Amino acid sequence: MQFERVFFHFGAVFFLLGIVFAGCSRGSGNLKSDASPSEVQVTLREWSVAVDRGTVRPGRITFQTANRGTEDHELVILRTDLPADALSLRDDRVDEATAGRILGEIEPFAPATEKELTLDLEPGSYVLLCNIVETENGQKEGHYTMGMRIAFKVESSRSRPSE
Ligand SMILES: [Cu+2]
Repeated sequence: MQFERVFFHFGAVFFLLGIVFAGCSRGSGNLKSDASPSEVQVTLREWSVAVDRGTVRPGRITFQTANRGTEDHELVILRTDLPADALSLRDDRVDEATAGRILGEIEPFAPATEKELTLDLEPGSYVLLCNIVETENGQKEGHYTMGMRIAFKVESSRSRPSE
């Protein structure tokens, strides 16, 4: 009689523990997927380039890019070891021949629209920028020089065997 009651209590405890562990494992699963993102949200406007994360793991990365400005903008992904604001210029725009290596580009697109670009990126330093130049009242306006650039890093969180 007594034994049966004790046994019942143990059953209840294990049942509750099961619920707790189920909750834990679901939680850590979420953490894991957050730590290995393959998608970056990029926002373009006058005059900035913003990203929702500045570092991602190497591999296939999709740049979901939104033009939230009032003019057309483009997105250039440049591999370079130079700081984002110190790229070599030519005619008010980044000199794509000497500033680094262009790995991908979304051609100029309209305000309030979105484009995406997927690239396979190796570890390294990158700059995301808009390289449009317009002439207004005889004055040249380079979107890069007005601030449309941001540094971006691709790196492994720790050394792992090559895939
Ligand atoms: Cu622009």
